[in-house]
Amino acid sequence: MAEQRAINITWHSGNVTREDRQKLLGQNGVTVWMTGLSAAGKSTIACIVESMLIRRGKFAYRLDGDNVRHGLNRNLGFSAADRAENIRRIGEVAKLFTDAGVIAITSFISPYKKDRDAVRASMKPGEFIEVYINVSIEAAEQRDPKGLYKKAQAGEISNFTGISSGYEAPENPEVHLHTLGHDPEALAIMIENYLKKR
Ligand code: ADX
Repeated sequence: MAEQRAINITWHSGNVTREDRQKLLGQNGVTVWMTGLSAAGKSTIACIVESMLIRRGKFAYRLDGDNVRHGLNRNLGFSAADRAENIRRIGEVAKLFTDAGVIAITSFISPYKKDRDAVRASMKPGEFIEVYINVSIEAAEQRDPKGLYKKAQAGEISNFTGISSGYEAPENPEVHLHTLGHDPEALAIMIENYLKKR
């Protein structure tokens, strides 16, 4: 976790409150945090949830692992420390979106419980919705849409989640989805139903 480097800094509150923004948008900001192995379908499900919400007139915005690593987090790799920093930054970005009144949907492997829990702890109760996309390692290896599991097995990629790096499944996620026997559309509907209920 990066330490606070700057001293003599003071938080400056504005004149517009979060409630003002939420009233303007007609919705409450929230973070839908997906976690699961590579090839679980997180990005695909996130895209579907995002478009479902937009169709219903809800302002949603997707933050995707591979995409964010092209820009904001391009200087990070896949060591435990880099993944922690990846998740910390995304957590901060998701928190800003949530504060803006947006439904932020994140799709990162986020393999370590303590990194996910730190993001949860940084938000208000109920704002962080953890969605576990549960796929077996065998099914993920079988799907392998980017050929990465094959490369990891051949030793061409190091620290690969599920092969040479660990994944800590959430113990108490708000939503636990089993991918076996469900297509991404069905899983996206389950997430949307959870959001409708709350
Ligand atoms: S996280 O662990 O830090 O949360 P993140 O979700 O940002 O990972 O990025 C994961 C994506 O990067 C995977 O879907 C895959 O496409 C790619 N990737 C490349 N190298 C690795 C690796 N060593 N482990 C896991 N994913 C990798």
